[in-house]
Amino acid sequence: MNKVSVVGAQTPMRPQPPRHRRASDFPPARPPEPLQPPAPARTAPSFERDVMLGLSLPHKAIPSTWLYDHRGSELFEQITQLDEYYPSRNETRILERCAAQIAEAAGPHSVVIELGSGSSRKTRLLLAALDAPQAYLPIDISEQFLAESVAGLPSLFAGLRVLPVVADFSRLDSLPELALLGGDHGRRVVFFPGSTIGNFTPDEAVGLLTRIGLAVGPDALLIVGADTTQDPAVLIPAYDDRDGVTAAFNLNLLERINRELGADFSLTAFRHEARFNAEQQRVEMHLVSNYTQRVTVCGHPFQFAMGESIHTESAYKHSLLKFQHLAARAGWSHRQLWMDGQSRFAVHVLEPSRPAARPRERNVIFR
Ligand code: AVJ
Repeated sequence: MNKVSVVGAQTPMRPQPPRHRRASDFPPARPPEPLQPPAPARTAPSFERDVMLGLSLPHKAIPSTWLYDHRGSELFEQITQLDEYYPSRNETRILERCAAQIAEAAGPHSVVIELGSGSSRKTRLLLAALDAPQAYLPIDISEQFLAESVAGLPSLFAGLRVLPVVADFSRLDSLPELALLGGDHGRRVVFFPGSTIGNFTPDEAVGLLTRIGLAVGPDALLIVGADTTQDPAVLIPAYDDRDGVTAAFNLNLLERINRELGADFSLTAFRHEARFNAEQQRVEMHLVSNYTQRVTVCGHPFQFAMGESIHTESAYKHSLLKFQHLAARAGWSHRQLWMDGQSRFAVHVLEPSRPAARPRERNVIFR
């Protein structure tokens, strides 16, 4: 019996302003701590290996993490501002309205760990609502973007320890940085917004959420923002906008391969395409070859037929029930569930599942 609250247009919403605190509530500001070097437990991701392997597949595909170099992260930021790209807007609306209740579930002195932190904009909503958060550990693959994004936080949240971690969180097995915090803190709150979970296949997502649970321990809270939309008329424009920002974001991958791996992709020889795969319930981004051609990467030739594509990203759209099932397989169950008024986006607030013999109290609210 979960607390299911739907934030609807019909629901009279009291806006939840961020809790403003006086400077005297906090110890003096401190600058973000230096970026943490990769820990030995992490396997080094290799762009070259992923590209060479991916272009050798019968259905060419490159893991979507490689879209997010500095330029890619900037372009994705622009995507989040587009009219057509509803997920960011709808999720922000949910967080604005529900942050206070989420903060209540988190309790005081929490440690916030964010996976794929990007610009950290939504995190500010959460941090502002939390009761004296102790530390913020943003994890992102783009070192420069991460450094830029956290630079302003200490002046906004005095007393908050900011520990940026440069890593591909999808390959992160443990969080040695947590040991740096010492023992005196509240709940660990893993913040995983932006529907990034949708980039993983359902099985991968179960693996990831399971590993998160092992890394953060039994008393954690996990906040996942996930797009639930199934309507292609809404989805396709969101991934193929009229200004061509998403196209530039996708094609930037070829530019990156040219620059970093010495390849000769022609950026006009490929076009961006967004497809809805209804059977898999996912949006796919492809780079489609405009004609038959040969491209050289790291000295190796790769042949493209006309219309053949490189699959560059999948965005799974989990219905509420599917997500609940997936989370359960990974050992998490709902504490709260929030949706926007258009029923397009969900914010799942999860806790580690415990044996049925020790049920916890939950509010059951259907609105
Ligand atoms: C950041 C991965 C969640 O899948 O919606 C947006 C990426 N790609 N437009 C998404 C993206 C094209 C985005 N995620």
